[in-house]
Amino acid sequence: MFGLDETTLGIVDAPVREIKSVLAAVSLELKSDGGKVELEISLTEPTVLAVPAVVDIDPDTLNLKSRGKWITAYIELPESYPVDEIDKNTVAIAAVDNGRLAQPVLAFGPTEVGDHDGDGIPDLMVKFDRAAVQALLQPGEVELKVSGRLVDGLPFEGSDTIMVR
Ligand SMILES: [Ca+2]
Ligand SMILES: [Ca+2]
Repeated sequence: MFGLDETTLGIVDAPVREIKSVLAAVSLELKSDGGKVELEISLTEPTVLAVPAVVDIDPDTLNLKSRGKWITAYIELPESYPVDEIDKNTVAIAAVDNGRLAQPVLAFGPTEVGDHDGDGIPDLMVKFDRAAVQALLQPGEVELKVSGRLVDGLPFEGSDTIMVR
């Protein structure tokens, strides 16, 4: 679902919005047992395809000893999904290094639509409680996944990697 190039995204984009398709996640496993090859196909729980977001978390380097109040995330969505349609009450840090958090850290505090990185694509600024995020982190490179929903219920998610010291 991630790492899609722009061509792929262009195909996925419009239909997803209209159909809000629920996709079945399929896993394929090729087994080889003494010359006999088996293909195992299993259906796992259906998952809704999330809109891929570009997430920039600030700061890029987080010092666990510093006592700032916030961690900030700037969220950009593909062109046909306006960031002001993000339901701000649903935005959360949902995973750390791909480990889903049992209790996601919900955004709170000020939000703002702007263009933080000046690339012409609007981004939504959200804040997270710094102490709550820091409690989840160990020193090193850490990938944080930010997820949420648009007001019509469609999920989005995206990740950024920061350095923790
Ligand atoms: Ca960043
Ligand atoms: Ca931008």
